[in-house]
Amino acid sequence: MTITITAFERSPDGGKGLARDTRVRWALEEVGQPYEVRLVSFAQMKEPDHLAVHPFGQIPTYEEGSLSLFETGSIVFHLAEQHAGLLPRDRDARARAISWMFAALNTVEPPILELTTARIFEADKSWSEERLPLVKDRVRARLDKLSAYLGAADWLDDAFSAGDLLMVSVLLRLRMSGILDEYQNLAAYVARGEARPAYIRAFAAQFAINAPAAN
Ligand code: GTB
Repeated sequence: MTITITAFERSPDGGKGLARDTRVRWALEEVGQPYEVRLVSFAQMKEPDHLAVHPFGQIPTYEEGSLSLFETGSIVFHLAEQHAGLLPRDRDARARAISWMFAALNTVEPPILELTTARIFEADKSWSEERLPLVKDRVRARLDKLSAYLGAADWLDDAFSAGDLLMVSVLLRLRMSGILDEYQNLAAYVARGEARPAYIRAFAAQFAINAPAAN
């Protein structure tokens, strides 16, 4: 059955892989599923056809036959459940990997999103300079613990899993802030994720759509 995802017609990051379709593409590549992409403009995302698939009018979405999904966590989980490669078979290891998926999205991503908001959308506010260090420290509070947990390991729980895929995807967004480089093991962890052939294919596919055309 054909899998179709949605992505920005023109991503604001110009193809740096920061939009959330990249993590879905990565999961699809990890499990070896071919997919098609429907590109949508910001206006189209708010129209009834798209809202029928994504109630909040966002990307990415996932369609496969009669199934439509939104939210990257649920899409990655669906792929991991349906195909080998992203969740261990062992019951306990599988449950731990799922915990890490939730940890990435519920515990680590929120302060990182807050930092993006503070750096980009609140930069012109009179109180921005005073608030930014507080927001950065909330990110560091999470990274301190994550870094200590990961230690010298390659992945969060033995083999690479959907938990690592989401955690690396979330951490990637910190690179521009410089905070990731304060944690040598986390920077190396992210680099390990980005070096996976499946990530490289996913990044290249979204970059091909978004990169400025050469003159
Ligand atoms: N929780 C949802 C999920 O995980 O699927 C969040 C989905 C989401 O935020 N989608 C964003 C969107 O559709 C795109 S990824 N925004 C449009 C809207 O809400 O109207 C967020 C994003 C966008 C752009 C960049 N960038 O260019 O750097 C990075 C991240």
